[in-house]
Amino acid sequence: MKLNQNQINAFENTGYLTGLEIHDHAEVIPFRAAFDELEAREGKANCQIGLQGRHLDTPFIWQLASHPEILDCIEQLIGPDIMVLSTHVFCKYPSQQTEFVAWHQDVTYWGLEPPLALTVWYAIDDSDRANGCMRVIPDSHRHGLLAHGQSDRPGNLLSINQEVETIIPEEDAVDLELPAGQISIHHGHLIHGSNPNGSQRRRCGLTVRYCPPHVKPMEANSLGKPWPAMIVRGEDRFHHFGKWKLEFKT
Ligand SMILES: O=C(O)CCC(=O)C(=O)O
Repeated sequence: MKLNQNQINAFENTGYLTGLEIHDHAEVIPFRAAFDELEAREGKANCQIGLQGRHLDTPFIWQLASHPEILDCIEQLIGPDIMVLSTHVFCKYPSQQTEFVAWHQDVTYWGLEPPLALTVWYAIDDSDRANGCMRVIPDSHRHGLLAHGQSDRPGNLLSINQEVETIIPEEDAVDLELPAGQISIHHGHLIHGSNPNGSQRRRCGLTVRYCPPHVKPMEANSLGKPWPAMIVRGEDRFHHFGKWKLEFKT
């Protein structure tokens, strides 16, 4: 899938793109079934935010992280050499009244130099306002890295309870409603979050973080481990992630 110039301009101007179809209603079914199987094995508690870096051992996550049509879009935004930095499932279950994702920027705590990365959010389930779809603040990527503190609202799913300190006018937020099989892409500086799932439906999304290989990891990831980074297109001439190079194991 190629982005057109209007889409590339929109990404640069607003910090996100949404509604890009990777799989249609029928094509997404095996991916959802694969997640259902993983969920049955891992348990729902772990699937909420516990599945990180599983492109290394889970075929359907690897297939999505290295999907040629997704990489075509990423190539147009960051260039021909592309690393998958990590993958992370965000799953909110029905009737969870408190679990939400506080407003934050992705790269603030990632210890990358330069702090440059993009996130693809792939909808495994239909994701809409009722089940707590992702929400973004358009243009907020233009302000660089912002100060984050701790959220004082219980239920923040983020690993260290972070929340941007800037006051966010809710009326500025845009809901990224996506049918299953579609993606949104957001800039690593874009402020985003999501509300609780007030519906009777699961809301599962797979995030895939991408960066160009000149980006250097200065710290371990949020689990205190090396980034499970892999080159997925083009060439890694820098080998900044080299000592941690890992291969997908079938
Ligand atoms: O899935 C969500 O609700 C939030 C995802 C998110 O915060 C992220 O991609 O960093």
